[in-house]
Amino acid sequence: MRRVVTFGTFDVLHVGHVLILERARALGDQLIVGVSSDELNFSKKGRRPIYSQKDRVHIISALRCVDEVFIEESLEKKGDYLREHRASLLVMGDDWAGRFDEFKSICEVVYLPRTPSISTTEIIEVIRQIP
Ligand code: C2G
Repeated sequence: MRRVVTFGTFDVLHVGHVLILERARALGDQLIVGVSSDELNFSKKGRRPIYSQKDRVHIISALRCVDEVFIEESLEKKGDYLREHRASLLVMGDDWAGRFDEFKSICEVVYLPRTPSISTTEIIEVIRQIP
């Protein structure tokens, strides 16, 4: 049983998020997703997500390609999360390329290309500009 783990905020869910989750799931038998907590997001990006942690977990859990969801409370706990969830493989978008290589002692680490031309930040900007 190959267990694939990935992490993300998944705020204002868009097709780039769904595509990376589907591609991650296709690399194994089960997909486990660590969704960043509201606190973690605030410390990382300096703003609270548009969708609450509860709603982001609800949305990600509802996707067909996702088997399990947990809350990522701290960036420093990645190794613990990978061990706890018995990860065979860690998948991240290539905006994180090289940043998680230290976990190669725990599981395989793969960076997948991001979907071009779409991001939560851009969606927020577009909505802001609507008169
Ligand atoms: N993503 C993608 N294509 C996009 C946008 C995002 O493939 N156009 C991927 C990112 O590379 C990431 C995942 O979707 O792997 C989730 O993206 P974010 O919600 O932006 O995640 P982030 O805030 O980078 O959180 O500890 C790591 C963090 O929790 C990752």
